[in-house]
Amino acid sequence: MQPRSFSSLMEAYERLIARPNPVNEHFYNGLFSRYAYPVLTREHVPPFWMYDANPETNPYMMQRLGVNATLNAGAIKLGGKYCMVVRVEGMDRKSFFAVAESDKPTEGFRFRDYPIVLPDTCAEETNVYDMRLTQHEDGWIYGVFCSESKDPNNADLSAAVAAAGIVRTKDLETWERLPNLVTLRSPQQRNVVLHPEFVDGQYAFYTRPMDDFIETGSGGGIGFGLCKDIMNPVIDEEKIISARKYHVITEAKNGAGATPIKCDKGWIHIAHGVRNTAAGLRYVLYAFMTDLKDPSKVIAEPSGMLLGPMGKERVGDVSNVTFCNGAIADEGGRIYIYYASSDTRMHVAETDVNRLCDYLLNTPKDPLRSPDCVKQRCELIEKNLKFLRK
Ligand code: M1P
Repeated sequence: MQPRSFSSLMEAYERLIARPNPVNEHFYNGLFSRYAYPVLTREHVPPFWMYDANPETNPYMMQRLGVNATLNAGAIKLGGKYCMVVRVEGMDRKSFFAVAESDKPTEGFRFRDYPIVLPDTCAEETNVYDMRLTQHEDGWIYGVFCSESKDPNNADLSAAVAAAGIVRTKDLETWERLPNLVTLRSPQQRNVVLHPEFVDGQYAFYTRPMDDFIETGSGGGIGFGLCKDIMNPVIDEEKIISARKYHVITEAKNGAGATPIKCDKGWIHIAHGVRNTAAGLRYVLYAFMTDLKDPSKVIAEPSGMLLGPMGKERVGDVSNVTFCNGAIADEGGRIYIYYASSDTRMHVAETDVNRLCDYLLNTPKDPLRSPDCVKQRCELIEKNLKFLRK
């Protein structure tokens, strides 16, 4: 194998970033558009993050610090740019965060020169991932992420503890670390999201109570809790607002995803639901709406999934997974849902607030049993046939 020059690697990287990303015309559901290519893959990582560029010290021009995946990104529009705080996973399995930004919402994402260097305040923390970004009405941009440590009370080498880490920034460049969230009634937390507004004068969090690192156990679904002081973040009571149920897409577990989007009809939530199959866990996105004044009160809960892995999205490091922890509500009501497929790369789906509200408010609820599902479908068919034969 002929060693490539570093400049040829840079040229290939620049070509990839400049590649246009057209809408995938083969896909249609009336609700959102998919795009032809992922918006971020490990090939979008700058070569100078991975190679030693000096041929004298790297005669084979090989990667010294490779990157395995770019996934589960929080998203925000800041200073006119579409920004993702991406989970970048090295070949060593450790994840870290990095900002990738573009002038356009669906293509052209480029990583800043350096990844985010978070204050290292938590000695036992081994891994960090899946940051949700919240532009809070208190003036800060908060990042809430999973802070993972080895379980000190369990000899099993894979036993871990998940907690919600909190950082804040004004520019995605300089970050202040706050204490981890404490939930008095739940031993572990993942998929925690900060609500953008105060509720009853307090910070409001969507939580995901868990008994264990993988299994949620008695954790009944997506929770909601209030905390008085963000500098000493403690939640006493968590109320379950989106419950797991038998034989629905959230049967095994679920979790809050993108920071809720406010519209005149309510708060739009994009979350993930997990069920078990013979091929392992299957993760899909779903949506629900909560009350504008009381964001813990669900007012619309359409049946089934919003978006699931399709085509090449179905295969990756952890196959059969779609996962969203960031969406951007843009001018003109446009909404960009950034989602990862199979824990490997990032995609975008585009919709708008009117379509999403129509979906949320006019899609029937899950009737929970096949006979009722077929009844629901027959009603639609009957209505259509009458309409079409008129
Ligand atoms: O591998 C799929 C996802 O698994 C976890 O999500 P959850 O806590 O809901 O099971 C997370 O580790 C997430 O990063 C990952 O994408």
